[in-house]
Amino acid sequence: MSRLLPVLAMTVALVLSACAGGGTTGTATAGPPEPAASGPASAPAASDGGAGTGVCAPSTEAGAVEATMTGNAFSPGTIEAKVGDVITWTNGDGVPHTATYKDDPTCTTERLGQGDSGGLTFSAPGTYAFFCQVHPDMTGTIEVTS
Ligand SMILES: [Cu+2]
Repeated sequence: MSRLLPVLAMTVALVLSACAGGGTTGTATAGPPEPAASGPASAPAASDGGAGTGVCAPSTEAGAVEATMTGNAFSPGTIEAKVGDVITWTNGDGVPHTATYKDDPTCTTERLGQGDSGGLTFSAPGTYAFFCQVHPDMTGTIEVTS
């Protein structure tokens, strides 16, 4: 019987060391790196108080207000929004459309194909007429309040 004792002792020692070793391999995991916060796009300076230019900016951000272009018409034809809201139109037609600010046609969505979306945002309260550059009699109004 005495011949078994050294074997038993060795076995116990091996098991103990294996356990101890296993306990030290874990590493603390840090949280995922936070993406750098990107500031909002710089808003155009609200300008000279009335000319109608400078208050409108195109935007591709997800819209706070959603509208459509369907059957060669804007829907709704009169849109209510708040200052700074992005109004996003989605074209449901097979022909291209734009939403373009009447008093400053440089402020416009892209020419939107079917299923595409584009938006405008206004930095001052007011009533703004808009139209489609492809179909100039396709018109609508945006009522922006503060
Ligand atoms: Cu159109």
